[in-house]
Amino acid sequence: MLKIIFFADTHLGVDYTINPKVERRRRGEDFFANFQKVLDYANETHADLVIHGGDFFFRSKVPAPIVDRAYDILYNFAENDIPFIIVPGNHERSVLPSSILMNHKNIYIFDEPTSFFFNKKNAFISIAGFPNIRTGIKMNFDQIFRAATEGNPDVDIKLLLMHQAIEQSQIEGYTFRYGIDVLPLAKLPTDYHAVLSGHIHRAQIFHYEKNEKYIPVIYPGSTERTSIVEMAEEKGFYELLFAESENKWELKETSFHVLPTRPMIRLDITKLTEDINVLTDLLEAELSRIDQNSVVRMRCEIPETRKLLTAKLLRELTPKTMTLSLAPVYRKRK
Ligand SMILES: [Mn+2]
Repeated sequence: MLKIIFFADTHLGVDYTINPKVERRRRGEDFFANFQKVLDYANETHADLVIHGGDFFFRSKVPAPIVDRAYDILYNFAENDIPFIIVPGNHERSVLPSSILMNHKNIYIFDEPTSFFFNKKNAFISIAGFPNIRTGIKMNFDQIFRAATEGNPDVDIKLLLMHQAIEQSQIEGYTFRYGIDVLPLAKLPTDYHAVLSGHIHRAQIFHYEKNEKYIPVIYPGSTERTSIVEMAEEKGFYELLFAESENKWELKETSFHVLPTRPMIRLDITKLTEDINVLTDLLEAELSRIDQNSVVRMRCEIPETRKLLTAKLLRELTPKTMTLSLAPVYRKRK
């Protein structure tokens, strides 16, 4: 069996403060912890390849200590001789911050449309990929795919890696179908074992049909929740197992591994009050009822009440184990 670990959208650097002035529980460590967990799993179970689908960092300009910490973890992993392949996402502005560490022989970055080749367990594998295309993937895909694969030799296992919204991918309450930034299924190539992509934060697999074959499109989703719309989603990564039978390699098994995440909760404060004591009692009661490790998104649209919800009050009332943020006031369009 040949094993590939596929994950994406680690968004390292979210809620990570280098010199905190205020003592409160942040989420930065959660993101690093899950990144490390995926690599540990790959290492402990002797994966043949590890693939990252992009949005490695949370934005394109990343403070140096975050870059250093992330690359340090990656460098240590790369020392184990398991190739780490990554395609830059939109949060990288399609380029990863440069670092000497990224010159490691086991780290492969798609900084342009190209293919990388690997020989593992007697299988010859090609991974074609290209950095995120911000606008117009629909019109540009054919040319980019040709540039990435032109002249490629025959291989046993063919994978395509990208960081795009593909037709039929879903997020909470929405399915991507049309538009110049959605890649139509009809454009995807024939004769591939799988299409792997980052970008969509919900883990999912769907298939497209080419030449009477059903080819999976695999999104591992993000390794942590980055937004309240992901509150009900499990987070994790995929393990892909390939096996050879009658001289042909096939994707035999795809399993999703759930990563630990703290509960994410939306708390709506709808009571109208101008009395700080009333509000304090209410918040204490609400916060005592929920999981003490929660990541809480508080909303309050009542102007009188909202005025009392100062950063200081919220800091005093939030249990040390929770992470709480106040959603901005929703403004109706005129
Ligand atoms: Mn992302």
